Amino acid sequence: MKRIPAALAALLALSPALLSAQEIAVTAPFARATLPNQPVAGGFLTLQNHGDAADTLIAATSPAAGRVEIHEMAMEGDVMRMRELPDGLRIPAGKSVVLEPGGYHLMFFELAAPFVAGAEVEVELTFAGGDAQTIMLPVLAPDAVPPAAQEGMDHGTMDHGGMDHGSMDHGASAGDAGEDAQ
Ligand SMILES: [Cu+2]
Repeated sequence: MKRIPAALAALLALSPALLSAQEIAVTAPFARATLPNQPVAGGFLTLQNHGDAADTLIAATSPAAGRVEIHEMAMEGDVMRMRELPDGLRIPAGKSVVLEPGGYHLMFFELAAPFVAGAEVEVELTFAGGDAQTIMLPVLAPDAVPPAAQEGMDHGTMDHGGMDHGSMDHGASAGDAGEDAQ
């Protein structure tokens, strides 16, 4: 058989080495397409730690953005805000950590170009344990949710609709949110 495309053949050849070297598995990666004039974008994925020790996602970089930060959503008073995790995102041994809309996420700043549905965004993840992985995030719709969420996994009373990056002003914030501009 000579029909295996070169790229696939290369991937197959690499896979055993990658699997043995990396204890953090990345699944379900995606990014959300940006809306017009949206200066930032969100990236999401699941990190599974198959190792015997905790590891920490400490950095992310991408050729598609000048800067990538690791963020979480958190309540400040009664306002949902996002903030950078200064020490990275810890993944306990044997556990999974989900980055998803309304929770942990990768935040892309200084976009080289808008994120367009159907495209892919390359991201390199660096872990405290020394792992580095380059992954591709397929760009989905601006309101895309992870596959698990589509299947009805509910986060109880959390209102995902209100926490979109699209509707959330990253820089300016709660201060003027209380005043009705109309
Ligand atoms: Cu963010």
